[in-house]
Amino acid sequence: MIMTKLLCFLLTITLFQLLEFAISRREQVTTPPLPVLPLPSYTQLKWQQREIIMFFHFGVNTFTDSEWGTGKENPAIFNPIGLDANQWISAAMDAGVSLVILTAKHHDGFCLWPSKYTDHSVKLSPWKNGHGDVVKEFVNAAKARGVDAGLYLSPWDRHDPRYGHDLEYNEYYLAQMQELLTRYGNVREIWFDGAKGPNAPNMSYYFTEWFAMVKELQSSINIFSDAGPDVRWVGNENGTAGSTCWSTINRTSLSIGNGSIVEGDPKGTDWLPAECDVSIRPGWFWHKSQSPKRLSKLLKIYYNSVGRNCVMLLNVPPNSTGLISEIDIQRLREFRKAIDTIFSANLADKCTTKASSVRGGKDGGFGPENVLDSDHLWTYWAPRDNKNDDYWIEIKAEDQEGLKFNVIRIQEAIGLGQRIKEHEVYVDGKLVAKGSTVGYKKLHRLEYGVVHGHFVKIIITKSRAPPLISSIGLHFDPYWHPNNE
Ligand code: FUL
Repeated sequence: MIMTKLLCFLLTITLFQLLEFAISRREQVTTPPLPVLPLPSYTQLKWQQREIIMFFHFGVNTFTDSEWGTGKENPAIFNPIGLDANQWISAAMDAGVSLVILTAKHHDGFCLWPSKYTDHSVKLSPWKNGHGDVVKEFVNAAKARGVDAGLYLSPWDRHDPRYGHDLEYNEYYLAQMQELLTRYGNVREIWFDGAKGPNAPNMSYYFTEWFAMVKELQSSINIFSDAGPDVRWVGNENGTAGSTCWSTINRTSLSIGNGSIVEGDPKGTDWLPAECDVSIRPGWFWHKSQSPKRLSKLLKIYYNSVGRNCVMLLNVPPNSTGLISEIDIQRLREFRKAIDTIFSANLADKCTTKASSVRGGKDGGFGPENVLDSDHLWTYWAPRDNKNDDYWIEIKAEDQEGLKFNVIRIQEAIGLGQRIKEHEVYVDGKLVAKGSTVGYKKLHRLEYGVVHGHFVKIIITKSRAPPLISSIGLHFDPYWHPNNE
């Protein structure tokens, strides 16, 4: 009996010890590093990963060959007899786009949906005998193909007599916003354009009320304006970000209608990434006399927007028939094909990696090999936490032939904050590129063309905290000829 009790006692002790051992083993698993604030919200992260989104400028201007309508247009001119929103969405999908934004109302005040607060809309047009709703056709077509929809509602309204009277106009504007955000299902981005003509009546927009209502009515929406709160304007309309581009900034330093701080601010306390809007044609609206930009120009815009930590918002205007012109569709296909050709293969894929240090050591889960997997956000190389360390990561070709490339792609694990301030890239010891911020994606299209080598070393010379790199790519861009650009 005593023996059995003793045995039981020993067994219990051993079990406890085993448990303790297991727990202590578990505790040794290396944890991810602390984030560096500010961080993106869930919807901002999703937005960033879209990379290219599409704008459709469509309205009375499409029929009057103008860019800014006067507000005095007769709704009778709006008659897009062949309108097919499915064709617009197919064009967007050809370009690999997952979010499309329509100008529900531009500065002329003409509404593409039958708003109950004005007659200046599709209601008084001959299109579908006044029973049409472009917004509805647009969101339904998008939804049917799994593409997300966004809406542009111009604050500046040249038609409505309430414009210039603060209370009346803000109420009118909010009423229209409520229609748009309650009638048409999920809306993923709303665009508040800061533009306003020099002779427009003076008035205050009640942004605080607008933004609060948007967030009340839509849970997964990003609000764009010159000053955010979710997405900020890059400061120009040619699709080009500055070579330094922080997603961090102080919102209080920005105001709507007064331009934008192009570079962002590494000390900023708000996450407010920049969107680069640009049109495929010279104008935002369709004009018979205009044609789309060349492929090389579109690629340059891609490198200068997506490749500089921004999202590219590409406008493709439907024509007066209500369709995207065939020539634009062709260009969009070429554009997508070029991006896929350049980026679908990573020449670094079969290389080995080495880094200055690794958080948690070799088996900690934060090794440099993470930069070559298919996750570009949540698996990453993390160096150990030591402020005095140098930070570098090296990619080595294992075969004799080495590597030939003309584009270097670097991505930060922005889910834990944007960190890198300055970096340099060496190939076999020779400096081939250097830059400042990286963020979600940095693309270096090499100034002197193709380089050939066995070792590619990226040195992070300045950062807000230990850098976390989620992906590195070495690519060959056959469209890039630096001498005859
Ligand atoms: C500008 C507007 O004035 C243009 O017409 C266009 O809508 C562009 C996207 O924003 O500020």
